[in-house]
Amino acid sequence: MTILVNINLPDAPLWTQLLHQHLPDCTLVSLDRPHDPAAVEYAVTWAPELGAFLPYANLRGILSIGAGVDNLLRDPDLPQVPVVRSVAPDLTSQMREWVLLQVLSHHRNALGYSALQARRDWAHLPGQRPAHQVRIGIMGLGELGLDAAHHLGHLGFDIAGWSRAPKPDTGFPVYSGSAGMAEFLGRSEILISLLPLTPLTKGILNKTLLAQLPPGAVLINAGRGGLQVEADILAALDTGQLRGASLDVFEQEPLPASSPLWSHPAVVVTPHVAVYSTPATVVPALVAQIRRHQQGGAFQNVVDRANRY
Ligand code: NDP
Ligand code: OXD
Repeated sequence: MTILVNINLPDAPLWTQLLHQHLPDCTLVSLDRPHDPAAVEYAVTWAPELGAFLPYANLRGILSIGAGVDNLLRDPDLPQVPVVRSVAPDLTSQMREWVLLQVLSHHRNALGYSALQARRDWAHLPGQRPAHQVRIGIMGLGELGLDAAHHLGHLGFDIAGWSRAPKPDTGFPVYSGSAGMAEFLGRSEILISLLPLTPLTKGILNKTLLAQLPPGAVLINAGRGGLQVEADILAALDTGQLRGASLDVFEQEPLPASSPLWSHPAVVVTPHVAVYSTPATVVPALVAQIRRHQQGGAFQNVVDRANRY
């Protein structure tokens, strides 16, 4: 079996090395070495060039090392074979940690107390409420959103969610589609976005949406930078419509040094590390997918090409 490794990341050699250890019976090929495209059955990839898979007529599956596949689906020449996204317990738990960290940090005013500490000021900031009085809205109730909802619920927060299709059995209110949006936003004092980037979600975190949140809300986005309009977020912070934001993803990555988000006192910036995908975390799941498919089983976590996630 021959597998193409096309990973546009500085640590690509580490991915190839670990894949090789797990799949010693397979031939791993890459774009920088001559190889026979007709022999390639699977591709393991991140952010490939447009048209990267055109030469591979016998591909049977394209496996993304990431959970988000917007960087793959932007390719109009992506072959009509299953596209598989990464889902792994360690990825989900990392996102859970990041989301909980940001929620608790805004809920307990960590930025405010850091500023006081810097001034050696022993003061109490007003407005601390118990978690059960704080209403959190989670946009995107997939692998990551549902897990975050579950754990925030355990901390006592008042949770609701928003997804494309209704979800009856979550144990908390779920709103769906554009019909449910206004009511969902109106109750979301802390809004968490764990949406994929698709034509329907591009730019969704904009001034129209932010204006529907309760005044003084908090925005937390770890979905994709393309979901957010950064100028609108900054404007909402200026007026107080937002009292804080935590952003892991940006319209342009790396976030340009000139962005006012870097130094905004109410904004937490992290450099797309909510989930820190490493070969050790992801490769075992990829290998299991390839082995299962080779033996006639179906891929899991196949992307719905029509809905684009
Ligand atoms: P899933 O595909 O499991 O879940 C996506 C969720 O978004 C689903 O609940 C889906 O609704 C909902 N959704 C999609 N489109 C719409 C829409 N138009 N309107 C309303 N809801 C919509 O994805 P994951 O939870 O695994 O991951 C989510 C995203 O997180 C990834 O696509 C990626 O961009 C991002 N990510 C970021 C990382 C980081 O380090 N910052 C790391 C990993 C992922 P429904 O349930 O009805 O289908
Ligand atoms: C992913 C990511 O999609 O790291 O997995 O953003």
